[in-house]
Amino acid sequence: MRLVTRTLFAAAFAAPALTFTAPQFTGPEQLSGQSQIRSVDPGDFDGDGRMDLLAGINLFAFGGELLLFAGDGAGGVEDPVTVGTTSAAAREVRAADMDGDGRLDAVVTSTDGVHRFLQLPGGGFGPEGVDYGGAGVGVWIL
Ligand SMILES: [Ca+2]
Ligand SMILES: [Ca+2]
Repeated sequence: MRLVTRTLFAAAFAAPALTFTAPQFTGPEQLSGQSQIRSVDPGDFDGDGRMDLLAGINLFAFGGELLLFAGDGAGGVEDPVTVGTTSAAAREVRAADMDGDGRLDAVVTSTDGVHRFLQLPGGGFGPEGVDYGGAGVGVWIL
């Protein structure tokens, strides 16, 4: 009887078999020859339903730029368009709806602080906005 109880208990609470299938990737394929890119963050920044890439680049003594690579809908991107500038080299870029209007905005870290670019209703971004940091703040967003 005791053996039967153990067997039934073990069968009732046996852990399901776990299987893990590792994802498979192609490539790598170079999407752009743009140099000095410090980070990218994907999102649909122009509202066409296709994934785009937003990138921050380092222009050394000339500051930094925020570049938009419009997605082509097939995994590739168009040539970049400058959609913002920073007073110092752009390091990390993250997309988030900072003002709750439903459009992805950009938060960019640089050697002089953390900057916000709000996405405008017709597309594109407004000028460099709020500086969340201050001089000498070199923040990495993880
Ligand atoms: Ca898009
Ligand atoms: Ca927004």
